[in-house]
Amino acid sequence: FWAGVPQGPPDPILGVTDAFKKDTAKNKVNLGVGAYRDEQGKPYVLESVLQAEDILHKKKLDKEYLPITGEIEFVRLSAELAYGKDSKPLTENRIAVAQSISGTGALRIATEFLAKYYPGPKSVYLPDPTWGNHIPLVEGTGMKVVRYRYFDKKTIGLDFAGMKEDLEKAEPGSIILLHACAQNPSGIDPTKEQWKEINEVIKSKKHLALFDMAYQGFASGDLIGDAFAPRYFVEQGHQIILCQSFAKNLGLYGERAGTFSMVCSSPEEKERVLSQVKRVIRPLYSSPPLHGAQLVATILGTPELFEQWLKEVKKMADRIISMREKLYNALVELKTPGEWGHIKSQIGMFSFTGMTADQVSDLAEYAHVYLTKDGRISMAGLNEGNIQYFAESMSKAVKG
Ligand code: PLP
Ligand code: TYF
Repeated sequence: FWAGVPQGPPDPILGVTDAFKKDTAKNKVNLGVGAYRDEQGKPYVLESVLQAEDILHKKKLDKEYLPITGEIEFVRLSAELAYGKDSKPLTENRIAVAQSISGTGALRIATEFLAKYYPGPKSVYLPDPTWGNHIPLVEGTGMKVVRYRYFDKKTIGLDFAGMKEDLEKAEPGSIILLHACAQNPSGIDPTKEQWKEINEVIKSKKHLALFDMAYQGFASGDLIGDAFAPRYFVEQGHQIILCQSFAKNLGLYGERAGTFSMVCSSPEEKERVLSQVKRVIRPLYSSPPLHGAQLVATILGTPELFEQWLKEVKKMADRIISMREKLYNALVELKTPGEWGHIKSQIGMFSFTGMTADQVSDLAEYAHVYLTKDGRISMAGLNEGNIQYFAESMSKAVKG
């Protein structure tokens, strides 16, 4: 049957982990996949999550199916967290929300729904660069991927003029995907003032804003600050779509907890939209997973656990920020040719170092340090134990 099936390429990010696992060197370092690691380089389960696990365990809940659109408290509290309790469309009961299989699942619902029902041009504008999975997520539904300029190689910063020009030139009513914060892979976000200008362009061209929010709280430790862009767009009257993930900010990677949501113009419209969202979900996976949603609902709905979580998300964000500082200092101290200020100014899990593909492969070959070909490093993979080694190896690779 399957003689004609060709070998597929590995995922450019998860493939890095495979190469890392095969390396037998003791001092190897994995800075590929974006998953938080503690000071010892170990996966980190949040204390708030452990406490929620205890609470759930004691309740001896059943394992019945969830409704198609998910756990009701989870969905309600997640929307409040993303949009803010006082958000107008939320208080007016006109946001359609469904639990999703984490952020990827939310994007999948979004693209399926848009491909079926969006009345405008079926072109989705993605930043260049973007998270690799965005491309098959869009193309898989038959919609067209178009890129807008985002990263400026020369300044290792935002190409704001290029971005605005591309959004201006896009056919009116196009779908524009925006990273809400901590842009992956560049680590570069627009400033608040720039977001306001982006909002103006999107509004004047009647584009649809599709926000991917995988890092709320994780970027800066501030849940409200990190949600500035989507909340501002909503205040300005945009009917945004939002894909929310709890993988990073609650460390729930494998639990697959997230939401898809869509601001509608009325409660009645919301009901119609939800009825079709259910029809998207049904043949995909019928109903979402239970446990992660119960954990999130317990944490968001229990004030002490919520407070605990805030501290922990800040701790993760701060540790990453301190690694940025240390890496920058070490590179300067090692007289590494180039300007490295971007390592400190970039935001979130990743730093786009500016290293070339050759330098990246040298790092793997000679130093057992693994990162994605585009020169992105997951800052969370660095710690007191490996940062000096990494800085020295990186410095050597850059010097050539
Ligand atoms: N979107 C972006 C920009 C990401 O970086 C990620 C990965 O963490 C996701 C979406 C989706 O991740 P998950 O499906 O694990 O929530
Ligand atoms: O960019 C990253 O590293 C994270 C994790 O197929 C990830 O977003 C990477 C690849 C993938 C799923 C998640």
